[in-house]
Order: sequence, then C-alpha cells, then structure tokens
Amino acid sequence: MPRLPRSARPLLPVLMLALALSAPASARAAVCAPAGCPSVFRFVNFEAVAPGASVEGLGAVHPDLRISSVPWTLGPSCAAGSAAGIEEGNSFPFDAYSTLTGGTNGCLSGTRGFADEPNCVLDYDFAFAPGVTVGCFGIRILDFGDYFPYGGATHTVTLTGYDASNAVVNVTQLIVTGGEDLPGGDACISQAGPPGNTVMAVAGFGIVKVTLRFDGFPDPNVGYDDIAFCELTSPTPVRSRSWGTLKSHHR
Ligand SMILES: [Ca+2]
Ligand SMILES: [Ca+2]
Ligand SMILES: [Ca+2]
Repeated sequence: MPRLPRSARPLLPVLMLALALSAPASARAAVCAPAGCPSVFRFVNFEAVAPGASVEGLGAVHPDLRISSVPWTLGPSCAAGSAAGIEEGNSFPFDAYSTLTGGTNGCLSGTRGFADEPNCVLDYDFAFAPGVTVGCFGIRILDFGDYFPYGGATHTVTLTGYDASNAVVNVTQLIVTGGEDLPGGDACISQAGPPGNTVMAVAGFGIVKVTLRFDGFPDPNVGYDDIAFCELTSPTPVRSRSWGTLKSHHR
C-alpha cells in the first residue's frame, strides 16, 4: 500500500476540517494562464499519455518540453528516469497515491497525469526545446500533505525558474507546517485547493529551466498534471542553426 491505512471519516466534518487546515500555497501568486501570455501558450493535460508510458525526455509529452527526473538525495529516491503516465483508478504502472473518496490516483484533472512510484521521491527538472524561453511555467501537484513518513515540522516544495545564465528568475513554494494534513492534503477532499490539489507557477523573463525540489520531509506519494508554459521565443528551426549554435547546445 502506498501509505498507512486510516479510517474513513464522515464527509461534512472532513470538508470543514479541510477549510480550516488549508495551508497557503505561496507568498508569490504567479500564475501561468492564456490571458497572461502574449505569445504561444502551451498546455499539457496528459490525457493522451498512456498509463506506464515514460514522460521523460524532449518531446515525450510535448515537442517543446523536456521532463527529467532527478534523484532525491535526502531519503529514499525512486529510480531516476522512472516517471510515467498514471490514470485514475488504475494501479498500473503504480498506485502513486491514494485518496479518501477517489481511490487510486484520484482527482487528477481529467483521468490521466504522471507520477513516480509510491514511498520514494524524485525531484524534477523541466526544460524546453533549443531556442525556447518561457515567460511562465505552471504544474499541478496532487495529494501533497496527507502522508509525511520522514517527520519534520515543515514540508516544502520549491519551484524555481532559471534564465540562460542560470540566474533565478522566480521562486514559488508550497509549504505545509506541522503533521499530516488530513484531509487538506488529500487530492480529492482538498478539491483544487492547497495543499492537496495545487497549481504552482513561476513567471518572469527568459526562463529556460524550471526545477521542482522537495525538502527533507516530503510526502512521497503525489501525482502531477496540467503543465502550462508561455513560449516567448520559438524553437530554433533546424535549418537555421549554425554550427556554433549546435556546439553551444552540447556544452
Ligand atoms: Ca490530466
Ligand atoms: Ca513518489
Ligand atoms: Ca499523498
């Protein structure tokens, strides 16, 4: 089982408790939406990604997006490169997280998203096709906060956008304080609110890489969905790439 069993609770008190325990998503209210995108807005809802299909590498889920998992160094890491499509109600390739009312991998947007295995953690890097810079980047994280097997007083997810000089453009954090947030950390009970069902986003000029990092006390059983980004510059056409440009991409 991906997390410790617990008893079911009456729905109304659960909802009231969810309102009381909801943690703030971020001090910075960056969003990544079509209305704020002057150029090409991209949105990946993962509905076309089959359960078990790898989401990693350039073009796996969108021609201009590269998802890369990074080993978590502060505790049990899942195998790098193992992030894959998941589906609500389907334990293949993994029961990434479970919910009180929606079962296995419940309450994704639509019925599909992506995740890594339960009871281990991966950090993530998000990058783009050569030549692409983005003005914002957003990702939905689900079911963070209802299971904290590594202890800790605070539990922080940090999304950071970097420019081509590796300078930080923007940072957003999801912070849960205290113990397990039941049911606020449940993807279904939380319902489009923090911490259990939250869109994190960074925004600013010239972002070429976005990192998602967990601190030492995360919820290892989470899912992801709804990646959005606003392309401010287009991919470099292959024909126009000079040899110097190609070399620079391989440094
Ligand atoms: Ca989806
Ligand atoms: Ca996991
Ligand atoms: Ca969880």
